[in-house]
Amino acid sequence: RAKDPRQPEFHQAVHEVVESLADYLLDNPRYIHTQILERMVEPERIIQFRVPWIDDRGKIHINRGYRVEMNSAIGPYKGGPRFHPTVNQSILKFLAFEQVLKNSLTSLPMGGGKGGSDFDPKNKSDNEVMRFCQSFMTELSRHIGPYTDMPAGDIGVGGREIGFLFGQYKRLRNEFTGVLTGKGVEWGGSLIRPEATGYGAVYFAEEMMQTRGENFNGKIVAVSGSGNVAQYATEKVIELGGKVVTLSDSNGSIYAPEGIDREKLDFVMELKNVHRGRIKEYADKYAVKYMEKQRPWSVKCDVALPCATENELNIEEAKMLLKNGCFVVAEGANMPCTEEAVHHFLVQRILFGPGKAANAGGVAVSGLEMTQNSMRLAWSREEVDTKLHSIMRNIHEMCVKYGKESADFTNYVKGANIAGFVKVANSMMAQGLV
Ligand code: AKG
Repeated sequence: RAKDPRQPEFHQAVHEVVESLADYLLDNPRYIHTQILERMVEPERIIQFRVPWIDDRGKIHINRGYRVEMNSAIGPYKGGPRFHPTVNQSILKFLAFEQVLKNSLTSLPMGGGKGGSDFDPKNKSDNEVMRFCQSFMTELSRHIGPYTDMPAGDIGVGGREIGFLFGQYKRLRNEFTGVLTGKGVEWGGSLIRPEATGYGAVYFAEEMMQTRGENFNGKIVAVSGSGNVAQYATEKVIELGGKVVTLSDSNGSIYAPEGIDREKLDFVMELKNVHRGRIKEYADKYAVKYMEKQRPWSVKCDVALPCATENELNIEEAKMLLKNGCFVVAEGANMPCTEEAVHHFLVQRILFGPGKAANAGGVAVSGLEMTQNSMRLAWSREEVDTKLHSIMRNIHEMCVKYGKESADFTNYVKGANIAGFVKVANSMMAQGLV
C-alpha cells in the first residue's frame, strides 16, 4: 500500500488473496522464505503509452494505453485489454493479478496480463474505433507476440475491436499468428469463444449446486450486465431449464418476472451487439419493469450471476439477495462483489463462486484458440464445449480440494486462491529469483 497508495481496486484484490492464503502459507513456510507473494504483487513490467487518434470531424484526441505484464511463470502473459473511461493502473493491476491466478486454475500454460485504455468506444463510429485500435496496436505490437504476450477481449473490446487490432498487428509484423484471441471464426478464432465466459460461469454454478443436490431446473436467476458474458450466461441458464428475470447496463435494470425466453434473448443480442443500444429498450418493447439507475439485486431469486463489472454488488445488496432466498452466487465478471459482500456470503455459507474460478471459461477457451492456431486446425463446437465443460469441472474440483472446510461447506474463495497460487508459486521457485 505504501508504494501505491491510490490503487484501491488492486489492494482489494490482493487483500482478498492474502487473507485466504494466510493459513496455507504458515503451513508451507517455503513460500514465505522465498517471498513469493511479495514478488507476485509486483508486475514484471508495466508499459504505458500515448494513443493519438483523429475523430470523424478531424479533431485530435489523446488517450492513454497500458499493458500490465504481471506474471510469466507458467506461460506467456495472457489477458484482455479493456477500453473504458475508468481504466487506470489500479484497475488494470487488480485485473492482471486476478488473471494470474485464474489462468493458473484453467490448467493451461498461460501467465497473466491485462491492459487497455481510457478510450470509450461508446458513441464512436466504426471508423473512429478502427483508427483508435490501429494507433493503440502500433505501439502495443512492439511488446506482444504469440510466445510473449497475447491480448484478447474485455469490457469495450469485442469482436469488432479484436478485428481492427489483429489487422494492424498483422500489417506491422507481416505474420499471421494466434497473437490475439477472440478472433472471428473465419480468420483463426475458436468456436464457443464468445459463449465461453457465460457458459463457463453457469457450468461452475451448476457444479456448486450439485454438491447440495440442486440444479438449474426451475430456478429463478438474476443476471446483471447485458454484454457478452450476461447474454451467454442467460442462454445457458435457459437451456438448463432456469428462468433469467433480470439484465442491466450502466443506466439501469430490467425486471421480467415471467423470464427472458430465447426469442427475447435474441432481441437483446441484436440490440446490444448490432445496434449498441440500451437495455431500457427491452422494457419498452416487452412492457416489463425498468429500474432506472438501479442494479438488479433487489428481486426474488435463487441464483445471482453478476456479469457486469467490478464492485457492482455491495453488502446491502448481498443481504437483500439472501433475504430474498438466493443461495448461489457465481461471479461472471471480475470482482463484481465487494469484499464485505463476499465476507457475508462466506459467513452465511451460501454457494459463492469467485470470478477467478467461475469466469475462467473465457480465458480457457482463449487458451484452446491458441492451441488450435498453433496446430493450424479448428475444432468443432462440440469439441470445444466439451473441453470447456471439463475445465470448469476440474476448476471446481480443485477449489473443493483446497477450500473444503466441512462436510457441507466449501470456501471457494480460499480454494481458488490456494489452487491458483500453488502452481504459480512452485514455478517461480523452480525458476530462481526472477
Ligand atoms: C479475463 O478472463 O478477464 C480475460 O481478460 C480473458 C481474456 C482472454 O480471453 O484471454
